[in-house]
Amino acid sequence: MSYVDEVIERVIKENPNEPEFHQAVREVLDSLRLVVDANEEQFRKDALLERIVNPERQIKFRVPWVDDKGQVQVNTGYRVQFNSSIGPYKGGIRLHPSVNLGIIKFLGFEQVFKNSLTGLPIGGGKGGSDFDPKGKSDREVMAFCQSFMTELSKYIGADTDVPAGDIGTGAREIGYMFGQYKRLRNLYEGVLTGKGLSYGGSLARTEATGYGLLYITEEMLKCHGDSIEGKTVVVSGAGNVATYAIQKAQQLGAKVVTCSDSTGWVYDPDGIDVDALKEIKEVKRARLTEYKNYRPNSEYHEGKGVWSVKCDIALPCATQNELNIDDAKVLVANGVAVVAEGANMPTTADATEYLQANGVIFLPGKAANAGGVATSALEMSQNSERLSWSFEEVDAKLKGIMVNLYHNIDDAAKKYGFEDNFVIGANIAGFEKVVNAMNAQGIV
Ligand code: NDP
Ligand code: 2IT
Repeated sequence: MSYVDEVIERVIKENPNEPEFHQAVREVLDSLRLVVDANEEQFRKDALLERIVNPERQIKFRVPWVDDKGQVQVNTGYRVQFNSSIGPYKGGIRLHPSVNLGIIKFLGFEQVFKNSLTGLPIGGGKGGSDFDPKGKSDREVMAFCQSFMTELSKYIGADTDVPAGDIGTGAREIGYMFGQYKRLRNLYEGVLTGKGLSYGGSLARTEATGYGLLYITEEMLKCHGDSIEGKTVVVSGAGNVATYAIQKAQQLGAKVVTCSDSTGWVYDPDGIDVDALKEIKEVKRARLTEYKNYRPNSEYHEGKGVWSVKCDIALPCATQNELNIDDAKVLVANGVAVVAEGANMPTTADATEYLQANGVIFLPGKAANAGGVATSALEMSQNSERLSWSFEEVDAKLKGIMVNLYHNIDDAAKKYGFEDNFVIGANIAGFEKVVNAMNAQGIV
């Protein structure tokens, strides 16, 4: 059995009931076959792949907090510090009832290669809790965040591990967590990114993931003699990534006709109204059912459905495995040309294969959504030098990072004879830098 297959088998056996983690590991290791085969003896001797797939450290903790009725609630908190070979652990915190160790491990594993691709000195990690911020009062969210940080603060720091936002963790939650960290550690340091502008946050971090997604898509299209202008775009999600992906796509001249949340989706033939979306989701924290009040010409549908809308470009920006093989078949039948992942692993493995086999250009999340964490690293730089850069400066750096990232994954794909296969290109390019750094640092 090949070394790659042996390690995949071990991961499945040693990490039962973690299907998302298995999926992420399988995708990366499958892409690395050529690289691993060429170095099989040495890699095997060094147990290199076993070290890549095992987190350096994983922390699981109790998070007790008191709700508005005086009832004590108990959630579970996680932080998986996956790989620190190229910098301090870096990655978001997800607050969603579906969170478990396997989800955090898949996200942390992806983060290692994503962070490597940014070209910036950040290792990979991820954290979260099964706490659901939906329907909670601000005080309840604060109580949870303070309790969560009381434990997490023992393991993080500006030069150790720097968490940030993800699903369910936005500016409000980061603010409460930062306040508690400062109070406990008596340190005013850049221990979290995605902070508010008045206390160390970076301009353009809020927009960065969505904007970066469009910058890399635009560069890829440019290199294929095309552009975003005039394209019809379908987006899923209505959160941080989706909102700013829609905004940038519109600025680049596309028409974005959908968005969605966990209960339904909107079709707006005139193009999504980003101001309305922000008011519904960021200010009122309400459902997309409200969108019709702003745009009477739009349609609201319960359940899942954005992938049934005819488009040139599809941007999944909500959650993992939200675009499956049936969705991929409908997209292809409707003539989609590009699928670029704003979310982490939103496309199932068989759907990805089907899209690629049918000539659709596919940009995987670890490349396409790397603009968020890249700009987090820029926030860390600003915090270290105690300065803040202008929006234009950060945005220009973000664009440069995404353009470089595209060429890096394109070169890696071509070097190994897989032109336009950006899954393989991203996995190989991300892996090579991590392996170099790991080898240089000995067996640790
Ligand atoms: P938000 O919480 O801001 O938004 C998430 C959106 O997805 C919401 O509209 C939410 O619906 C919807 N959603 C969440 N879970 C589900 C589900 N199980 N089924 C259907 N819809 C769901 O998160 P972000 O925009 O920050 O994150 C979106 C994705 O992008 C995630 O995969 C995240 O890991 C990834 N990502 C985020 C980055 C960032 O900087 N924030 C960076 C890189 C990747 P509802 O409104 O009903 O809650
Ligand atoms: O998945 C991701 O890259 C993020 N949620 C952002 C992480 C970060 O540290 O900014």
